[in-house]
Amino acid sequence: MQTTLKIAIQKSGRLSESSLTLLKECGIDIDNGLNKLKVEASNFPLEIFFLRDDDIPQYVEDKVADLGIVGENVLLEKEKSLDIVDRLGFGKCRLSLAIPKEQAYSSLKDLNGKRIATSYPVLLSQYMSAQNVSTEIHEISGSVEIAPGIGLADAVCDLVSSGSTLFTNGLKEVEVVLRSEAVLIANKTLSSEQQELLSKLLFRMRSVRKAKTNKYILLNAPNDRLDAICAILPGMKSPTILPLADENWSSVHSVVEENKFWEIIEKLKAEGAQGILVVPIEKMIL
Ligand code: PRT
Ligand code: ZN
Repeated sequence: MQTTLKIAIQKSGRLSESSLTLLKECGIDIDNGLNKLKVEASNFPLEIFFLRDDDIPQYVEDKVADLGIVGENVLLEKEKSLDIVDRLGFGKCRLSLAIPKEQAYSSLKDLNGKRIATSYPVLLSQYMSAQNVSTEIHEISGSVEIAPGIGLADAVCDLVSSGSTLFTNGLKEVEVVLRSEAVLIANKTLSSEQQELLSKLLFRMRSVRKAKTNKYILLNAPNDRLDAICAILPGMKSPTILPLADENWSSVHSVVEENKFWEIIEKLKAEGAQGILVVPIEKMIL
């Protein structure tokens, strides 16, 4: 029988689209008809299960699925013994403590004896005990941000990304309990054939991600500035240099990381580079 991997991803929510896009960008052909519980990829031995995010760690622990994509916040809250095989760079958020904005705050000790509403009782109580602060934790499953307004709690511990939900509910963020992003998790007992498939999948995922954080850059350089310009450009090995019709000039091609991008462009211009073109990379094979 052919070895397959089963991966659980969120059916509908903040991680669904990015999870599915990631698999598709890895060249995995998925026909995700609406309301399907599971689909098989046609060109890779992978079955995809669409589930609620909270259920994914349990399903992966029980080996109903071999792999899963969930927020690290969910994984840690569920306290399952699973491997994080990769951090995926999307679904970024923080689990934070927030209090009514008119209240003064100097340190976590201010929350001693207070009632805190959260959907993350495990993470919150671990954080509070590590800091030696004792609070009354009220577990609620949704709309945590309204708890102080209706008198249910003095503070909340909830996920934040832009901060606008806290702001519109008259709350201010005072401590970050956890920084989270989507992670690829795996059952600890994959067979060696499954491990091999996982390595192939991981290789593709990393190539896709690397491509997103890098740009291909082409520019024209006066030959007498080539050394200085090449020193600015790291490239995957070293820059490619091609002669131009004008014998005093060359064309230089390289790859630069997005987060260093503007800084590098400024230096290149200062060294006399011209006609700078920047092109997105579809896949980057390392
Ligand atoms: O139905 P299912 O159970 O599968 O989904 P869900 O409703 O439990 O989860 P969902 O889709 O809301 O979130 C899935 C995962 O996305 C979370 O576990 C996090 O890992 C990640 N994520 C990233 C977020 C946010 N950002 C986020 N901002 N999850 C929730 N929020 C909520 C937050 O709870 C609050 O209500 O968005 C609001 C705050 O957003 P800002 O932008 O106003 O700060
Ligand atoms: Zn959920």
